[in-house]
Amino acid sequence: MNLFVTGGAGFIGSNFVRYMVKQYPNYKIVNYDLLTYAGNLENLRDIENSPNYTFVKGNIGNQELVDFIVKEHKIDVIVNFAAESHVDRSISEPDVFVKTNMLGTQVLLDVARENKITKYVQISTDEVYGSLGETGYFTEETPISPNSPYSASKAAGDLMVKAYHETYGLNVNITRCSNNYGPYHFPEKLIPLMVTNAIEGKELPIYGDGKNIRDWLHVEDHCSAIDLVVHKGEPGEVYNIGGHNERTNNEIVHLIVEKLGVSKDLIKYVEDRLGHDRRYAIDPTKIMTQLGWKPKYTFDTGIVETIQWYLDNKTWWKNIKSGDYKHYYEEQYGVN
Ligand code: NAD
Ligand code: TDX
Repeated sequence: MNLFVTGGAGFIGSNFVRYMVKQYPNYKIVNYDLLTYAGNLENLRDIENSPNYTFVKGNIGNQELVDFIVKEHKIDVIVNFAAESHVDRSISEPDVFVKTNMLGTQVLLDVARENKITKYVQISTDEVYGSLGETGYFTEETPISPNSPYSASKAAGDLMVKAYHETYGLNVNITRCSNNYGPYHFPEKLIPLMVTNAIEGKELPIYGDGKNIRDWLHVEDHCSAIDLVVHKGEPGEVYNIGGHNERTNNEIVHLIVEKLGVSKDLIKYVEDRLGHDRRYAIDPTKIMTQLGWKPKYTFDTGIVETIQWYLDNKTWWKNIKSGDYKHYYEEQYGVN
């Protein structure tokens, strides 16, 4: 199989590229990524010389280049991770989210259609379903009801994927996963931000009352689920992915404080995120029963390993925090 992975230099994409390069030595894996602030080839240093791996720098919105690469490498399957992924950035700068997450998806779909790609997999998110009350779960039948510019742009991409299936008969799947955590997670997101700030003795900013709930899944379990969808997903189907690990943000931050043995006084309650979704929780019954997926990690083991990874890989995140990201961080929270 010749696989075109877009956004493979980001957090989940790089974990997926590594997983596939190791799992399928006979496949050809082409990683196509624009290397925005979130894309980092350091994430793939250990596998960059593998014979079954190639990197190409490019924008998913560049139809000519995408088409050229897809033809050159005789691509069979496209897996699209490329996206603007941070909700806070989508609130201050929505336009690039529409360009990449919606229009970029449409460009990939067009190239897939014109080149008679055998399968197109869209990596989406549980956030397209909106926010839950205190009970209940998102199933694949839950209506799409996004609340942030980020989730609206992801939902728009998903609807375009569905349209290309219905209209042109393109073989597609959409996966909707809950919040991921694990190695190479960019330190603007809750868990890596709190872990790295705690290690550095910096403030730990919790939005609002900290009682918002997210459903956490280790990134490797997300990768194994996508592997199953690539190989066994039924045409046109949506698969929700999650491991029933609901935690409030307060619980997450207190756990990190406790595991790292730092002072609780670092915790600071700050202004809430605009339109902050209260609760996400995934019902993963479909992928578990129909494709036989099972997560390997419990949250308790996964989070301890992940904290250790950040302790062992300080150079990786310190390089990021000292660059462009630092300016964004200073604008968000003031200098500290
Ligand atoms: P990320 O921000 O870490 O990585 C995104 C990658 O896409 C980066 O390497 C970036 O350079 C690349 N990219 C951005 N714009 C591009 C463009 N125009 N052309 C080519 N490449 C471009 O994001 P992530 O957390 O790894 O998320 C990957 C995907 O998974 C996204 O589609 C996101 O919506 C989805 N998702 C993320 C989570 C999560 O918890 N992080 C959960 C569910 C779904
Ligand atoms: O400093 C912070 N303080 C805080 O309280 C940050 C960065 C976040 N939070 C809260 C907001 C959320 O309730 O923590 C929760 C998690 O926030 P993020 O890490 O920004 O993730 P979230 O908004 O839930 O979105 C993530 O999961 C779904 C990814 O970024 C998306 O790409 C994915 O689709």
